Amino acid sequence: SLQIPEQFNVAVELVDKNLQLGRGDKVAIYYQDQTFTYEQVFRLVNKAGNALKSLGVERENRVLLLLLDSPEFVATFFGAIKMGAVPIPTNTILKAQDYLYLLNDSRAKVAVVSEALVPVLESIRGELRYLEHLVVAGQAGPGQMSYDELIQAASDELEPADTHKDEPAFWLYSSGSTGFPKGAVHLQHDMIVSADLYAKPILNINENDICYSVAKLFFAYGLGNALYFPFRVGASTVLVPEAPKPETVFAAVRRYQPTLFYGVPTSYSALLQAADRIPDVDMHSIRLCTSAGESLPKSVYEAWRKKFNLIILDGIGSTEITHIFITNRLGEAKPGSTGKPVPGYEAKLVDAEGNPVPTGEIGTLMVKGDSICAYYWNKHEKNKQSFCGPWINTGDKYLIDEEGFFWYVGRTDDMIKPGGIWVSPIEVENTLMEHPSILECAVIGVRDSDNLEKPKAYVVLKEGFSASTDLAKEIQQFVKSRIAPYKFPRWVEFVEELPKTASGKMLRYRLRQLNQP
Ligand code: 3SK
Repeated sequence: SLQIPEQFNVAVELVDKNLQLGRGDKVAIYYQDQTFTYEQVFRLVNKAGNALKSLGVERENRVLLLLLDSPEFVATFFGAIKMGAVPIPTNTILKAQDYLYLLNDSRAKVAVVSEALVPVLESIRGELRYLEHLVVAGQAGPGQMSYDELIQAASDELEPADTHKDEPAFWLYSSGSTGFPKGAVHLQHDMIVSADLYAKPILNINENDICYSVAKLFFAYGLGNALYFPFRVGASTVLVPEAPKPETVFAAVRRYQPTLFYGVPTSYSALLQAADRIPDVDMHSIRLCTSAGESLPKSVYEAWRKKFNLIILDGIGSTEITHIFITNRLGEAKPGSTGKPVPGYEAKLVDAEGNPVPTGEIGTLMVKGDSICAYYWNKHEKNKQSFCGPWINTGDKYLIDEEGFFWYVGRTDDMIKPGGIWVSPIEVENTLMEHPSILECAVIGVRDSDNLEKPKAYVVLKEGFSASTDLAKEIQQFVKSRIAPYKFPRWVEFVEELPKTASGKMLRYRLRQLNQP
């Protein structure tokens, strides 16, 4: 395992150390028309830590970050960790009721919020039992504090808290398909383990890289991609606060010329769709792409390669495990599979009794590795189910082929069993994706008039195709001709869009809810 000293503050390791290594003048952040060097980021981090102290934040207190991707996010995240507090990057597109839960569950004393996101918090302000200060990055209103004023007044020197390597550093809330989100408590060493096991050896990230992540910083995938991976090696990151529409993404690539591009399957599909109508698409600076969040259909992998001559390394990570722990590698990618475990992590498939399943059979994925969060906050029963000694039960179903490649077959709850045989919605979806008319799709199990569960497909069509009964029949026939016929979707429903998380994960349970009697 990696040698991390007992006394360890990860903000010092990821920010201050770049100055000690002579990278003070190097660009750390590209943001709109500004650049921030590592020296400037170091000062902003110190100021943010001191600003939090001036508000009464103490070691171990939680600070909620509801911030768009920006230098304020970086400064507050590392500033809080440096002074011993615990930042909680939070999904910026939730609803007021979700924030009410997160703020009361975490008991954050301070929330640092981008101006555009303030109204949603103000609507629940009276119900926030523990929040003492609402700090606004942008124009602050009555009863709010100005981030800029606090930063201006704060010293740019800050003595780091003498934290232990196993002390909480940050939390990330993980949303399941049921129940309230779970606060995954991450320790000071987790980001280092993840960067050193995955980003350095698999991505070969180095200080010449410029990283651009379509997934935002509040998402565990984005946080590594665009923050602690580049900072671990003194590389640069591109931060874009806007939503990742194809126009915005292509413009950012053209402008900042990233070398590492991190996307999710939905964004790759959308970019491929839009590429021909957007002028001046220029992807030549990119040397490698990654995908996570959902399994990447082979058809998308191949279309991207054909269009841009770029490889996408598909992998799986989780909020609980900090980042990616199974992935494809350059030169050894098996399109459609998730690849093999990242060295330093172990992965096994077990049956309902916890026994290993034979090669080629479906089992539940268990993972072992040192970046797994310590526990879920206030979720004792869930902790007992999920954390089994050094292993975590991911809730994902996989099979391993003869060559040791892992193939995702769905979440435990997503599997379908028509006629008593398991069907993976992913296999049906990947087959559907080969049909020329289909942009995106999701497959769920729905009960027929005999109360038997059968696959149903929700389909978003590409531009230029229109929904019809004939097209639905053609699609069904297409699936039947390519995979075992019992797997074909008995119903095809055409929709405008599919329900997904902010990070692009398909919410199949929402589609199941639509079909409940
Ligand atoms: O969903 C994933 O595959 C993922 C990857 C990296 C970090 C976090 C997550 C959830």
